[in-house]
Amino acid sequence: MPRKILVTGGAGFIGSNFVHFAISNTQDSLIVLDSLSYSGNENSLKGLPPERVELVVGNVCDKGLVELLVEKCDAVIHFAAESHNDNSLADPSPFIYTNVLGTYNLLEACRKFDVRIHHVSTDEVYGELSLDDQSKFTEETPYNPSSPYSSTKASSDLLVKAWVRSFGVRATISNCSNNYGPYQHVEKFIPRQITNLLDGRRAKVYGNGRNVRDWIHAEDHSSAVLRILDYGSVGETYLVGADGEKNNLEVIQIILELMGREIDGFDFVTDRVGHDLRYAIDYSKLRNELDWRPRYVDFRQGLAETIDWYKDNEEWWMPSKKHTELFYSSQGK
Ligand code: NAD
Ligand code: TDX
Repeated sequence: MPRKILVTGGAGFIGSNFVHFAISNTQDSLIVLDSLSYSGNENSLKGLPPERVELVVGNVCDKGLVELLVEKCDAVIHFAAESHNDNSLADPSPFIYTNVLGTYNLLEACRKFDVRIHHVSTDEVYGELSLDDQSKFTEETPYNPSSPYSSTKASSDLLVKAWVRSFGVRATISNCSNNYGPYQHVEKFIPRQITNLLDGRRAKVYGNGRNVRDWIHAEDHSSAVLRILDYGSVGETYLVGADGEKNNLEVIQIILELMGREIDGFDFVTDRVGHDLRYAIDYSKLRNELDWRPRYVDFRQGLAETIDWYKDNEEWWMPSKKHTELFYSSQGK
């Protein structure tokens, strides 16, 4: 039976990738609730069938609107968030509102109308791993967030867990590693470097470039979220990753090479305060219990496709570029 699913933050990077994926791979209809903040873009939903995708411009902190939408849906997938660490260091307040209060609102509406919810979270809630061991995050790793961003995501996860236990809300959580792919805002590491090079600037690496991130394509994150919504056990958390560990210098070198630039076409810039050293995901629970596998196992190939997307979609990213770089240069980055 086709469902009606409320997708919060569906005009953002991962949310819009999810909407495209769900339209191609299910019969479901989607209501996207998105405030179209600086990181939301209506154009990311262009070309989708209007009879299956409705965009409602509104805020997850708006209790009345959230109740109205949740009541008419079979499930909620909650992507909406303030998502950028550097912004959270400059001004934490919107992170508290959207990430904590917004999640609370959705949980209360799901409790009131007994609607299933999947909460999309991040591996950053676990803090950092050291550079010189092989350990990875698992579902049992204690929470230890570092930044205002990750601490508000951790708070939202804890609300979800409490609403499951105290009120019987039918919720699952996923904590995913760093995503890349089309429709990602130019403030984030990979699109920033690609668009810097396309825009006549140099790539910019924080600190010494040794920090490690565990990369996954946004389409793989989407397939994992759908798998958890369909087959996950209520109350459970699933880690999502794709064995994509690379340090930032390695990623820059691949981008420079794929774009035909000199290997030294980047600058080291001021490091991020409290910069987490390493993230790495053990996704064996998702693999073994829900039989999920990533499709993008060749990072270089996924990156080449992503570079092509930014080359072909300058009108999508150019309007945000100047403002983003002004913010970074004001920070010495
Ligand atoms: P994004 O910033 O690209 O998108 C966020 C979307 O939420 C935007 O469309 C924005 O307009 C919308 N939004 C923000 N505040 C809102 C509000 N108050 N009401 C309604 N809509 C609002 O972020 P993203 O990278 O797509 O991240 C999506 C989710 O995935 C977040 O919950 C994030 O924590 C999580 N996540 C991201 C990554 C990553 O690598 N980007 C990794 C793991 C988890
Ligand atoms: O210009 C840059 N140069 C640079 O070296 C930028 C923007 C970042 N970096 C570094 C910082 C990190 O080590 O690259 C790495 C990735 O940075 P971001 O893209 O800002 O991602 P990160 O802080 O790791 O968080 C991301 O992954 C987890 C998402 O933004 C979060 O929403 C998600 O939860």
